Amino acid sequence: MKQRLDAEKRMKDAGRLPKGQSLTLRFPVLHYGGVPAFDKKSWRFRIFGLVEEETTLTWDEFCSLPQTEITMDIHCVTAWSKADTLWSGVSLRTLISTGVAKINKDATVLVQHCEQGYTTNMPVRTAMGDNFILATHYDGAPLAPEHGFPLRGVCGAIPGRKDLDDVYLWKGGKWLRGLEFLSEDKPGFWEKAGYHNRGNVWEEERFSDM
Ligand SMILES: Nc1nc2c(c(=O)[nH]1)N[C@H]1C(S)=C(S)[C@@H](COP(=O)(O)O)O[C@H]1N2
Ligand SMILES: [Mo]
Repeated sequence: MKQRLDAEKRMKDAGRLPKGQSLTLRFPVLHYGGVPAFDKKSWRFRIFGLVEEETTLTWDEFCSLPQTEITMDIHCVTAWSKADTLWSGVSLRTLISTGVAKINKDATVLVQHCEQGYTTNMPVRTAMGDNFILATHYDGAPLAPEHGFPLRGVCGAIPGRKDLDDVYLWKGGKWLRGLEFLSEDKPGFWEKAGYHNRGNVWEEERFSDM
């Protein structure tokens, strides 16, 4: 308890704890529905929408892409935050620079498509930041099933990087199966259920006004 409070105070003093959040030393699990199974043989990752060419990757193809590692603070809209979480996987920037995703100039919106129909939207600009990753690993080990194995989006805050868009963790889709690029916005699962469309953690954009 004391350890948590001390760590929370350090985060607050460092300006790393957004308003209304408290620090957890655990790793809560939060999602709607069940934990889907992974079948390596039939698993496909689809990149579609406003792209020059639709792409479908197998699990092995996805794993052969250049890897990126990031450490960031993650913030859930239900008010827990977790500091210094380490993720590795593939960045959207890598998907684009390697030519795996050839997105059209007018693609401004990214929609993550997950198992069981979960979706979430964000600006392509936000997803191109260093604080967004398609993660296969957490803390050096493959994701746990309940945290999104084998692949999930993760969005967080990198201390000191005020140039990035920091959004709540619901905008990282667990059990990710595809990326759709659009020129018009398309609110996802929680966004349609009343969560804020943008979800900036520093502006405390938790719920929409509707
Ligand atoms: N597929 C899917 N992804 C999801 C969700 C969900 O319901 N389904 N919930 C989101 C929410 S609200 C949060 S806070 C994070 C939680 O991630 P965690 O369970 O790894 O902590 O997953 C996000 N991704
Ligand atoms: Mo959340």
